Amino acid sequence: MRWPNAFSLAVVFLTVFGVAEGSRFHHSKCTKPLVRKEWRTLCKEEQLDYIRASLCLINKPGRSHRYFPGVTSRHDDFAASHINATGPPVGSIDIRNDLGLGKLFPGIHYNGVFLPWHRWFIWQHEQSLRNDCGYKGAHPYWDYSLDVAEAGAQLNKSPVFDGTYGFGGNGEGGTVPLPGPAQGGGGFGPNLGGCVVDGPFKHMTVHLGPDYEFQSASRCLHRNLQPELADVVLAWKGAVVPLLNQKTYAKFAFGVNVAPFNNTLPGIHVGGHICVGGTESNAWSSPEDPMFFMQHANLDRIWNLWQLKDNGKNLWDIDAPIFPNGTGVTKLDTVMYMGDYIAPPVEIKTVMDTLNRDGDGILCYEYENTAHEE
Ligand SMILES: *[C@@H]1O[C@H](CO)[C@@H](O)[C@H](O)[C@H]1NC(C)=O
Ligand SMILES: *[C@@H]1O[C@H](CO)[C@@H](O)[C@H](O)[C@H]1NC(C)=O
Ligand SMILES: *[C@@H]1O[C@H](CO)[C@@H](O)[C@H](O)[C@H]1NC(C)=O
Ligand SMILES: [Cu+2]
Repeated sequence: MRWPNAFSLAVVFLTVFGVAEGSRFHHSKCTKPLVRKEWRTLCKEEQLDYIRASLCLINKPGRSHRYFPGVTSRHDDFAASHINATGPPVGSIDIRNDLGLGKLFPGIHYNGVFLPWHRWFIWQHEQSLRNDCGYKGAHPYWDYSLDVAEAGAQLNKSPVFDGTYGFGGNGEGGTVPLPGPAQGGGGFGPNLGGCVVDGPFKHMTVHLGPDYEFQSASRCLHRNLQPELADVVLAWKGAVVPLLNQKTYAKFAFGVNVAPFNNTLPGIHVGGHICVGGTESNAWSSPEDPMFFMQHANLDRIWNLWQLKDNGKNLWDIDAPIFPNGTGVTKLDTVMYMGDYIAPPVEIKTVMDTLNRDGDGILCYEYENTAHEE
């Protein structure tokens, strides 16, 4: 397993952005936040415990079979919830033409609800790992910008793809070239690539999807790593910093899907899906790859970094379209749904502050951030 040098991974806490002020809100019910860390800063025992708990969710019976016939496991419950909340497709998706806010599909993507819904989703996954499978830690995240050329690294050599202390590697046959740099296809990208043949998930059966599909279509876990695209769309200075510089939530939420520096390229969210590829490249059923939760935790961290900028001035900013066609307004009291087999509905305002400093929220975690030069 490869370790980054101390320089690239000197760890800084969110306190530099003013999070420690939480103590002045006496309503706070979040006294011991879970501290989410980058995968390679976990010790081996912690990595193995996360993998054990992920496999436990894959082997544990699901609770939503009565709604979705293809569901067999607790892991599938999450994929089913994501597929259902994404909703049926409306027209075709090609981010080069639609710029992420066109005639895509309703629900939880390409709109203002996207970031809070996925934050809540990762939180519920963290709760499930802990409560259903005895996981002791906080949800880890994958800072993919540590694994690109700008950081002197290469995507396929990332420790997250390690066969023992990671999620296994590329699909069999290696990287299959994409038709274009930002090709949409049916979802985040074409479902190319082969079966994952090493690591803890090599024997995993994917049941749900592809697309808006709830019957069981048993198949292997696919990946199709795209290191060259990752060098451009997942780099810190190249891609994340321009995103963090967006002035409004609407621009930030748009920029996670369409690169703020080049509107023919995917932003870090779509880019993260395409660069792992295979199962991950399907906009509906991507949570079937356990890597989904690692990269969405990182996206959540980057949203949180943006929220906490300049003494937290963006913390409550949610003003963005509610429909993917650019109409409607996402509000703090917009209600989000996940399905009763995961969690009861909540208003967006309950997930805006990961530290629940006004006492009306449901979350209690923070990120230990990887350090990058700006
Ligand atoms: C944007 O990205 C495309 C695809 O990689 C590239 O051909 C084009 O030159 C880029 N445009 C700019 C302005 O960098
Ligand atoms: C946008 O989408 C919403 C929800 O599907 C729909 O009600 C509305 O009519 C659409 N507006 C336009 C201008 O397409
Ligand atoms: C699936 O999504 C629809 C539309 O949001 C919702 O009405 C329905 O309750 C969801 N089904 C389940 C089982 O969660
Ligand atoms: Cu999603």
